[in-house]
Amino acid sequence: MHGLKQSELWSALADHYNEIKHLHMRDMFNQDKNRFDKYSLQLNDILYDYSKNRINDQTLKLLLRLADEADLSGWIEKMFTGAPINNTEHRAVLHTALRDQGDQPVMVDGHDILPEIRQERERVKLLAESIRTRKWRGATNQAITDVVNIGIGGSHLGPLMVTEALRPHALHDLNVHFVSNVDENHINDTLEFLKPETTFFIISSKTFTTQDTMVNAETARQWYLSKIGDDKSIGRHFSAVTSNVKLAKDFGIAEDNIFKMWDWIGGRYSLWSAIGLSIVISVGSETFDELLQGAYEVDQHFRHAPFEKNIPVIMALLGIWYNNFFDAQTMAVLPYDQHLHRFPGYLQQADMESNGKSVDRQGEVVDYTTGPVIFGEIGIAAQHAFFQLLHQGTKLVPADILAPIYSYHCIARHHRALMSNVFAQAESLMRGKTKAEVRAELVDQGLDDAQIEKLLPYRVFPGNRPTSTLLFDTLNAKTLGSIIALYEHKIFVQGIIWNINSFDQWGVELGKQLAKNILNELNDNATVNKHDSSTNGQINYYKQRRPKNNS
Ligand code: G6Q
Repeated sequence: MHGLKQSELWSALADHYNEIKHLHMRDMFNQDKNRFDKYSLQLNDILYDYSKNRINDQTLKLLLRLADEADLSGWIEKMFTGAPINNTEHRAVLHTALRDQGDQPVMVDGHDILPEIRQERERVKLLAESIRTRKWRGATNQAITDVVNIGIGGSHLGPLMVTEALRPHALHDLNVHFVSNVDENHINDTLEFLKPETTFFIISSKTFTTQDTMVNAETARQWYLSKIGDDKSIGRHFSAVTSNVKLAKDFGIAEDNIFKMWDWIGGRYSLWSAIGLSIVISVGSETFDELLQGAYEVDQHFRHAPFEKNIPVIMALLGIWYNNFFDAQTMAVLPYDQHLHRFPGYLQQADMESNGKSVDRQGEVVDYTTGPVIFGEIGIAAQHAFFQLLHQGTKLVPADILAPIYSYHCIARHHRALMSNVFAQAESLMRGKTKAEVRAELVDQGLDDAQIEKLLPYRVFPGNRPTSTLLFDTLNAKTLGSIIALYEHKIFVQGIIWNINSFDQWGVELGKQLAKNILNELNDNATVNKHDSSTNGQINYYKQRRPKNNS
């Protein structure tokens, strides 16, 4: 919707915000006993409870109109059918095709891409299964015990998050490691305890030019060659996932070990492609198929469910409600399942790289705020860290809570303790604690009036802090696939309503370009003076402290 802020609907939402902003959710729950039934949705084993949000029927009605006025249905069809909706790069956006289980063709540039996707997936599975079953032999005829994925950003965060989340499915005698940082500590710490004879590398890079990844890949190759000394055997120990087959071949990787990526998959949406090779090696191809199935079912839900029953649409609209009307600048993601400990980091990239944009699809600077700052942590850990600010700080931080009904081992004592926190935190963020409640508590504790008056202000909790909760049966691959896809589509919906392109990342490209230029300046001892005084100062200080010959 062009001129979003000037639209009648936007004014109606702003007026509605003024009417509702003083209402307390505690009162809303008291007045409407059906709030939970009304404002929760279920998809397979996932319950989405959004009743603890500062909304009523009118809010939803208006927000849903935002989706209609932005022609969300039209955009959804454009995405699923391969229209070039990534307008600044003239590309289709087809991560949904990677998990498509249907038989309808998905056309890009006049040809159906499903056969090549499926063919590439079979190749990935063949390699992964041969490593898992110890059929794949290294240069000295030993089986592989360690796999190292070298990649960064989208070629790292998704596979890392998923392999951690599906840890219980991993083989005990096959370790999968991830190296992303160009800081030598990362690769050195990883290789320190590995043997080249039993190590297999995956160089994951769509472009095969990303500095961090290529420097690490070169170090890995040198490490391998320094111990094995046989260039030809590299084919037994190195693979690549890339859309730049030529550069991967130039690096020395055998063509059979190169897996394709396509330009219609964005890095942060690529874990479903061959970029997921490390996942398949870790958890096996059947588990990977379940991950795809879970995502596919959400794709179907997103494409066909009416918006008022469409979980990603509701998630997105609530985000817009807080972001644009309550002026909330952040959003917290709080998984209570330990295996989701990399989920906040993953989501941070997925959301912030997609919707951290300030220019709309027509090239105009927007006059409204777009993507929020996403942050998060395992919920229990966060309770003992930053929940203080969520409960009593001056900022409104809407939060998503994710929790399993069953953990893998399901020791009831642990799990009930965990869930008591999930329910208690969401309840108290919503209800808060009034002066009267605090006073009664302190009277019970035997404090006198003077002591009570002194303590009272600090012990009051304003409440009215929104949370949405995703409860799922257990964190199996299918459910994980569904959860990831819910968030991917939520991000998409917000991008459409904000009229921005969620699928480019010029901000990331800038970093790649700048570092390349300065790298040249670090290659000698000459004084640098091309930059501002701070940048010159830092570079020259670095060069003095670490002259080139003193490597
Ligand atoms: C993701 C971004 C970015 C990218 C990395 C790695 O959507 O484009 O995070 O994934 O910069 O890029 P390569 O895979 O090309 O090395």
